[in-house]
Amino acid sequence: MSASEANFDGLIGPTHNYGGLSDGNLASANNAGLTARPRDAVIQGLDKMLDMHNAGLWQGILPPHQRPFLPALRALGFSGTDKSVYENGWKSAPRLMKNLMSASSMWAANAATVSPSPDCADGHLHFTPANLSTMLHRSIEHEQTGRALSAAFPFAKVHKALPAQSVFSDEGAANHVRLCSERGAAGVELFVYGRDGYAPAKSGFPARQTRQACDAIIMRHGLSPERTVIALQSGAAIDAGAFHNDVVCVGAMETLFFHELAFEDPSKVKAAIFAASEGLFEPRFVEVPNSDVPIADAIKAYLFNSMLVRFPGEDRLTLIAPLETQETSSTREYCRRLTAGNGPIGAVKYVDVRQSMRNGGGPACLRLRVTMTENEWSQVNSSMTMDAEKHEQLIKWAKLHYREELAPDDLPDPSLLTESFAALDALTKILNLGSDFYPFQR
Ligand code: SUG
Repeated sequence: MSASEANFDGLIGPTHNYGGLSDGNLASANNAGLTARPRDAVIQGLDKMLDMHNAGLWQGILPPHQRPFLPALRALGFSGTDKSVYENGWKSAPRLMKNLMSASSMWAANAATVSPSPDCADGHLHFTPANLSTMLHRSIEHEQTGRALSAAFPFAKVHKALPAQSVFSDEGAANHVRLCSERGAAGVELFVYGRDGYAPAKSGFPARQTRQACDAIIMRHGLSPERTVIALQSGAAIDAGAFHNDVVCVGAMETLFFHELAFEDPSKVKAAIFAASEGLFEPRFVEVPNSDVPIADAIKAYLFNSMLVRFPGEDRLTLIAPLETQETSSTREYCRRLTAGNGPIGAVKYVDVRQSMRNGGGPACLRLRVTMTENEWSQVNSSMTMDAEKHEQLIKWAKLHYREELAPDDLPDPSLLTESFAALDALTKILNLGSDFYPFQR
């Protein structure tokens, strides 16, 4: 059956700021306290979505989450009006408040793990929203994510997140790659984990995905074990700042593009992919040596956190990379050679997502890939898809509601709460999400 891949991007929310919240994410740590530009950020994201739509790809939009997330404060004992809960939160628990302000749902690659219908035993499209339990500010996302996915994909099976417990730490599609020859046919799903959930914690940066989370998702999505590969991320990559595997690896169609140090045992991973794809397709590996692109450069420039897409009518793939990849000499030179050859990746296009990049989110972090048949795509909530008209409408909405600048000292201002909720309320109308989509509306 004819099928394509849609990109659903996380719309960047009005409280976008640099909170320094993610241990192990070097950009988040190094840019903590900078003044953010929420309006520029959301426009950068919207422009990327429109570019992909204009290039002929299916493009959707996932709404930002409610921030500040007052339900968490109320659950912890704060009470009173929204304004007093907010003000008291900042007075007595400023660190917690920073976590409840983050616009981190923009990084939709972490929203869920997605298995398209040809891979699943019951023939349905499956989503498992990620519990994101390693980071406090992200652990509050999964419920609203499930609601957004159910609104966008009413025909799909949207599971609950895995138990929010260290053994089942799950970061969604950031640690998952699907390879295939044709999108509508069965593919091979690669799951990458950083630690055994039962093993004692190691020193160094946290490994955010466990083996147990991968096993559970494979089982609940009804994936065939013969067509599934589970690989261990390398500790060296995590400690160099690859907090998610998609910082050092991306794949599309038959091609896996990855850094030499991405996996603990790359030969084993390649052999397992060969075995799993037998009879379906011949995998193609583009492995980037550390001598060409040192791991530190790969992480700084986010070469692998690019979208690897096949534009309609083209045989070869295009890498949609951040401007930072062009500005770093080793990655720029690597891309030049890559596209001059006759391998599977034929072009590189650079996009400006700098506001997100400063928090460690490149072009690939901002999107969730959902492979669908034409029939499934026709059932997607059309208010949540992108076209020129929707882009214009959302740019106007952003210009009306978003601040140009947001510094750390601006966060406790209660008018930010009012502005943010007004923006989200207006958005529910544009995306046709109903008047009870956000907790503050209920
Ligand atoms: O989870 N940054 C995100 C970046 C997520 C990138 N996603 C993928 N690689 N798929 C994270 O670390 C920083 C927020 C702050 O510090 O304000 C943050 O959450």
